[in-house]
Parts: sequence; structure tokens; C-alpha cells
Amino acid sequence: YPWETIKEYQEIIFSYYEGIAKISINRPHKRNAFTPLTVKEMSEAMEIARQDERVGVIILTGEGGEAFCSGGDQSVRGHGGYVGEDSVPRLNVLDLQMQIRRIPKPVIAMVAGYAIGGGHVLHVVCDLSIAADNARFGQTGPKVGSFDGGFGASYLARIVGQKKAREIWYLCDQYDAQEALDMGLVNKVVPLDQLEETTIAWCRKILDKSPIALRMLKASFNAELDGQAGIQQLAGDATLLYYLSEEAKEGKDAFLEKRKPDFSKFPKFP
Ligand code: 1HA
Repeated sequence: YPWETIKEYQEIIFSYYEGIAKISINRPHKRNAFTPLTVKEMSEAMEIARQDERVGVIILTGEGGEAFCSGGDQSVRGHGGYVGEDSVPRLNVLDLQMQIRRIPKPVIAMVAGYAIGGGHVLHVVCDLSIAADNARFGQTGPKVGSFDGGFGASYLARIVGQKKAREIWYLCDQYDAQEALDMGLVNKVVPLDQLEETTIAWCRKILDKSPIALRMLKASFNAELDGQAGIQQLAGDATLLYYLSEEAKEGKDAFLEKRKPDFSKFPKFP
């Protein structure tokens, strides 16, 4: 597929093709482990994809076919977080997780090879996950001295159930693509050489659909788990729809024209 680069980065590849933005971690020598810079770049790309009106769906993936992402780069893990060139320890992947859930466009994890640790959580928070047959899934926190008790625990449990989520975290085992499919952790498994074409076919089906309906559904799926913040997101979308109405425009127009608003012509639905 003729992906065109949207912006050049050091540790990711950010590209565009027919309504789809693709954010791909480009550190295959480290199984696509992320540093603070990787996450900063992914975060900026996600924001660009959000603002870009051409983009209807985002693919999150990793380069090389051997790994989606192996989590935080343990070689730059310092005192209190992962350390970048500014020497500041960070856990900025948590903000990226929030962005993935908040962006009002579907995000699809395209997983080849390892999705492990904080890399596993990244696919968990995506709307959909499509796995190649070589994909392997798991958490490692209790083994390497870490844990993600946020979406990594509670949202994972929503997906696979409490017993399975606790097994995944307490045992730190790896699960193959078929096992992931069986526990509802991924949507589909395909041969590695069909991973991108299948993902693009799914993207195209989504791109044919109503953007506002998709947006409202994503916010609705999030609302319950995200509590007040989830309701804020859904309510924001309700405001967006209201702003599109003549009724809301009458309020604004009356204010600007320094007259009393006349809402009498608008229906009071039962
Ligand atoms: O838990 C959190 C967080 C929680 C709260 C808030 C923020 C968080 C942020 C991050 C995280 C975490 O991600 S903790 C979990 C960190 N990740 C891991 O424990 C996974 C470590 N990697 C592995 O277990 C394995 O490498 C692998 C199962 C993914 C692949 O195994 P394989 O195919 O045998 O390859 P391997 O030889 O191990 O790896 C290839 C190279 O990549 C190695 O380097 P080399 O010896 O060639 O120099 C290996 O060291 C490197 N590598 C792989 N993963 C990482 C890594 N280097 C640094 N960090 C990694 N995560």
C-alpha cells in the first residue's frame, strides 16, 4: 500500500493512506519497546490524526513483524520512570492510553509478534485488535518490577473477565493468537502475510460508516467505565450535536443581535 509519510519522527513511522493514519513503533531491534521519546512522538501523531479531517480511523502497530510492542524500554528505566534525553523519569504512556480511548475515531491495534507488558496494555485500550498468527500476548509486571493497575488491570478484566485478568497478571504467562481470540482479547486472527490487508479491509468498512454514529458509540462504550470523565466525553458529543441544531443557533443569534431569544417554534418532544 502506498503509505505517505505525514511527519518524520525518530522512533515511530507516521503515515497516511486513504482515510487511514498509521502510527508504527520503529524500534524492532528492541522488540519495539518504547522510550519517553517514542511515547511523546506517538502522542503527537495521535493528536495530529485527531485533528486531521481526512482521517477516519487509526492503526497502531510496530515495525518488523516480530513485535507490536514489548512495553517500556527497561534499559532506560530509572528512578521513578523511563528516562529520556532530558533526564526526567516519565510514565507518559498512561497519557497515550487516555488519548487512544478519548480520540473520537476508532483505533485498531494491528498486532504481529509480541504485545507484552506496557505494549500489551496499548493493544488492550485500542477499540479493536487484529492479530497475526505469530502474535503473543502477556503481562510481565510482577516479573520485572512493575504493574499497570489502571486500564491495564480494570479494562483488561472487563474484556477477559476477572479470573482470566488475574491469571494474566499473576502468572505472567504468554498466550498465542488463538488463545487470545478464545478469551475475547482480539477480534480476529489472520496469517501474518494477510495482516495489513485484513486491517485495511476492516478500516474501509469503518470508513463507510457514519462518523458521528461511530463517535457516539465510542463515547458510549467508554462512558460507564470512565465515570464522570466518560460522561463528560459523551455529553460533549451531545453538545456538538446540539450546536448543529437551529434551536441552539437561535440562542447564539439572539445574543449577538441583542434581542430576546425565541425558542417557541422548537418542539417539546414527549
Ligand atoms: O508496566 C509498565 C508501566 C506501568 C505503569 C505505568 C507505565 C508503565 C510503562 C511501562 C510498563 C512496562 O512495559 S513493564 C514491562 C516491560 N516489558 C517487559 O518486561 C518485556 C521484556 N521483553 C521480553 O520479555 C522479551 O524481550 C520478549 C518476550 C518481548 C521477546 O523475547 P525474544 O523474542 O526472546 O527477544 P529478546 O532476545 O528478549 O529481545 C530482543 C532484544 O530486544 C534484546 O536485546 P539484545 O539482547 O539483542 O541487545 C532485548 O533485551 C530487547 N528488548 C526486548 N524487550 C525489551 C528490550 N529491551 C528493553 N526493554 C524491553 N521491554
